[in-house]
Amino acid sequence: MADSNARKGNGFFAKLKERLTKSRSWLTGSLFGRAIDDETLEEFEERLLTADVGVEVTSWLVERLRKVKGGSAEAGTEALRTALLELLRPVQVPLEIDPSRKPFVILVVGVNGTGKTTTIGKLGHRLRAEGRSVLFAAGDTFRAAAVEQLQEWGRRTSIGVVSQAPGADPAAVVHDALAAAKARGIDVVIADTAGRLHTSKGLMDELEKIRRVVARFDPSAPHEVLLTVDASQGQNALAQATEFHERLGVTGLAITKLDGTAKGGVVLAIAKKLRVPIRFVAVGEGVDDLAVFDAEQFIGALIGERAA
Ligand SMILES: Nc1nc2c(ncn2[C@@H]2O[C@H](COP(=O)(O)OP(=O)(O)OP(=O)(O)O)[C@@H](O)[C@H]2O)c(=O)[nH]1
Ligand SMILES: [Mg+2]
Repeated sequence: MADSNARKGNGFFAKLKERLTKSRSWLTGSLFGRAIDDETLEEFEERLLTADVGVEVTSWLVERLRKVKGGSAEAGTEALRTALLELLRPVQVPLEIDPSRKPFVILVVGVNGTGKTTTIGKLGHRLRAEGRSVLFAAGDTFRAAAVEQLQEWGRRTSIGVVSQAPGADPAAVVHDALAAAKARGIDVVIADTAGRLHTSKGLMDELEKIRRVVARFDPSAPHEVLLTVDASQGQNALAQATEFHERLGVTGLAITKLDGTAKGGVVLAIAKKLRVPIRFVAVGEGVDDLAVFDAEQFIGALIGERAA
């Protein structure tokens, strides 16, 4: 995975930088043109708060910057970079597919519209490009269109899809997929799930049931519970992520829709609060618009310099 990130990563993060900063950084643009003073700190605080960074991370970052008050713009940028690295390095933990777990089971969860199915398509493509065999499980049986959407991704990526009729028991679909994968010697199963509102108790119960059925098949599975978080949903995304994590024990995050209007601030909030590895970031709907999260490059994109 590291190799393919190196291959695709630079172009991807250049694109991310362009999206996050447009012409200049929302975070630091025109701010550090002079020595760090009270006015700079205030403006910095305001920018963070309006970018979904949240109160906690904002005050932490402002305090870090206050320590270099009176210092140069470069000192400010460096203090900011250091603080952001402290926050994001620990969550830069790539997804490793353990080949001794066969099939390696990835359960993808998240609120509807956050990008589960799209991320599954892209991730399947990435894993296949690394030489692994992949099978998709159409565990979102809530809507007929959901199965069709996954099947379309299956066609685009030449990955098989195990599905049943709409309305079928999602846990049964996932179980079928695991059995098929085992029989065929498939390396990785990626299971799609429904994503109606996180406030619906029914959804969490259903996801827990899928989790139990997977664990009955293989006690070490699921090996990854990947939560998709839509960066454009701001602090609401943080609330969703927290609830999914509490109920399901999320082991990795894919932050989607970092293109569009999102400034990426919620990534900082989530890193601070959940401390769950950020596996991937996405900036579009295309098959290659998914990159392994790289803290330094992400920070470069935020600050608007040193990005590839
Ligand atoms: N711009 C942009 N659009 C994205 C990204 N990821 C997903 N989308 C789009 O967001 C919409 C929802 O994505 P889905 O993958 O269907 O989301 P989902 O979580 O499976 O949604 P449900 O099946 O309804 O629960 C689709 O139109 C995707 O093409 C991204 O990184 N950037
Ligand atoms: Mg879906």
